[in-house]
Amino acid sequence: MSTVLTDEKIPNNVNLAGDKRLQRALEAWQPHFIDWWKQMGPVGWQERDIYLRTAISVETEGWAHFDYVKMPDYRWGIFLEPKQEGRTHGFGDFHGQPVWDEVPGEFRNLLRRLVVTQGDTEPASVEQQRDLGATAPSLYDLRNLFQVNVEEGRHLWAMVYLLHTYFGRDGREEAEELLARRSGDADKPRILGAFNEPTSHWLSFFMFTMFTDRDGKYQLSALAESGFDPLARTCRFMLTEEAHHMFVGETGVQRVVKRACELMKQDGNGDPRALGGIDLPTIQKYLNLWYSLSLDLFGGEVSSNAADAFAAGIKGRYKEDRYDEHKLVGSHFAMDVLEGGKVVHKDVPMRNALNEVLRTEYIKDCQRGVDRWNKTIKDEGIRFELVLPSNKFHRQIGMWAQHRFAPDGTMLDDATWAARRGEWLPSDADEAYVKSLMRPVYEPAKMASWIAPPLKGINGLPSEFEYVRR
Ligand code: BYC
Repeated sequence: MSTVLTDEKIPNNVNLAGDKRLQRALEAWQPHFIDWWKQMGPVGWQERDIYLRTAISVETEGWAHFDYVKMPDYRWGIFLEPKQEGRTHGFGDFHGQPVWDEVPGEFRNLLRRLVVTQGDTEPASVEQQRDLGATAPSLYDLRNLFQVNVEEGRHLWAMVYLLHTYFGRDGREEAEELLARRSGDADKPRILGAFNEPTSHWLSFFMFTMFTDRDGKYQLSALAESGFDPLARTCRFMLTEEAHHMFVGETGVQRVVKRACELMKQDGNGDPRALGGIDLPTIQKYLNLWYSLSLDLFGGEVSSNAADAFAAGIKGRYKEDRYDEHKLVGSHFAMDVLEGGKVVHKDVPMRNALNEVLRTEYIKDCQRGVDRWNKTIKDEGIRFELVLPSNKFHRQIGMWAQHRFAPDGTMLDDATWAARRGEWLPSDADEAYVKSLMRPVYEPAKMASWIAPPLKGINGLPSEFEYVRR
C-alpha cells in the first residue's frame, strides 16, 4: 500500500520528506508554478468555489476526493503507481532485463527530450483554454473545464518531479522553461504544433479534449511501457485522470450534435443556425481541423527518433503486452508512403514505423467515438454522417505535409486546395458564427441554446447541481 501525506506542502506518495534536497528544490519551484497559474491559468473564477476532483492516492478505490475548492488552493501532488518488484523491460534491445530506476547515461538526452515534450503540452493546454470561463454553456461545463485545467497542472507537476529528481541541473532548468514558454507566442512558443493553436470557443475545446487529449492517452500509454521505471509509473497514474478529459470531449461534441439535430427538426428549413445552434457541416469542419492537428502530434510516419526510443526501451507501443514479438528486428509495417511524389503502399521496417503504428491505434479509437456521434444523429432520425478525414488531409508534420490532400485522401494541386479549403476547414465566417453563440449561461440547470444537457452529473450528483458557486 502506498501512503500519501496530504498535510505536506506538496502531497505525494514518493516519500519526498525523505529527500530534503529534492523537497527543497520542488518547494522552490512551487511558487513559480502558482505565479504561472495566476498569470496564465483560467481568467477569472480563481476566487470562486469549484466542485473539483483531487487525486489523493493511487489506490484503485478512493484515489480521488471531490469537494469545493478555490483553484489556486488545489492540492497539486506527485503520485506514482506502486513499484512492481522484479519488473523487466517489455520491449526493445533490453527486453527481459531489469528495468532502470535511474537514467542510463547514454539515453539521458533522449529521455529528457521526451519528458520535456510531454511536460510542455500540459501548461500549454491550460494557456490555450484560459479564456473559456467567460463563455461556458453551463455551470456543469464550466466545472469540467476547470477540472481538466487543474489536472493538466498536476500532470505538469508529474513531469517536473521527473526532471528535478533524475536530470540534475539541466532538469531544473527545463522545469523553469516549462513555465516560460507560452502557447501561440511567436518568440517562445510551446514545442508541438497543436499546442500553439487557439482554442477560442467551446466547440474547439470539446474537439481538443476529444482528439488532442486522446493523443495524450496514446503517448502516455507508450511511455507507460517504458523501461525507465519512474516514467512508466508516473504515466500510468496520469492515464487514470486522462479518461475524464476525453469523456468531456466526446460527450461535449455528442451534446452539440444532438442539439443540432433537435433544432433541425424544429426549424422549418432544417437549419439549426436559424435557432441558435451549430449545424452538422460546421461541426464536421471543426472535427477535420482538430483531428488533423492531433494526427501531427504522433510525429513523422517514418522516424528514426521513434526507432531509437523503442530500441532503448524508453517508449513502447500501445499495450505492448498484446504483442508476441517485442524486439521488432527484421519485421515490417505495411503503410502508405510518398515515393517520387506518388502515394505507394509498401513495407517499412517496423521500428521506423512506430509513430504510424501508434497513430493507427489512435485512429481506430477516434473512429469509435465518431461512430457513437453518428448513432446519436441516427437516433434523432437525421440522415447525416460525420467522418474522419484521411490521415493525409491537412497535415503539417510528416511526409503528407509536402502535398495537399482532400478529406478523402485524393492528392490535390495548390489551386484546388485553395479554392476548396473553406468547404473542409472552418472559415473566418464559421469561426465568427460559432463565437457569436458563445454567451455564458451560469444559472444552475440552464444550458446554452447550441448544446443539449448532459445525461448525468458529476460524481453521482444531478446535472443541475451548483458545480461552481457564484
Ligand atoms: N509539432 O522523428 P519525428 C498530451 C518534431 S498530448 C512540432 O518525426 P518523433 C496532452 C520532433 O520533435 C501528448 N514538432 O517525431 C493533450 C522532432 O524535432 P527534433 C504529448 C514536431 O520525435 C492534451 C522532429 O519534428 N506527449 O499529453 O518520433 C492536453 C522530427 O520528429 C511535431 C508526447 O508528445 C509536432 N506535432 O515524435 C494536455 C510524448 N512532431 O527533435 C496534454 C513525448 C514532431 O528533430 N513526445 N515534431 O528537433 C514524443 O514522443 C515525440 O516527441 C513526438 C514526436 C511523438 C511528439
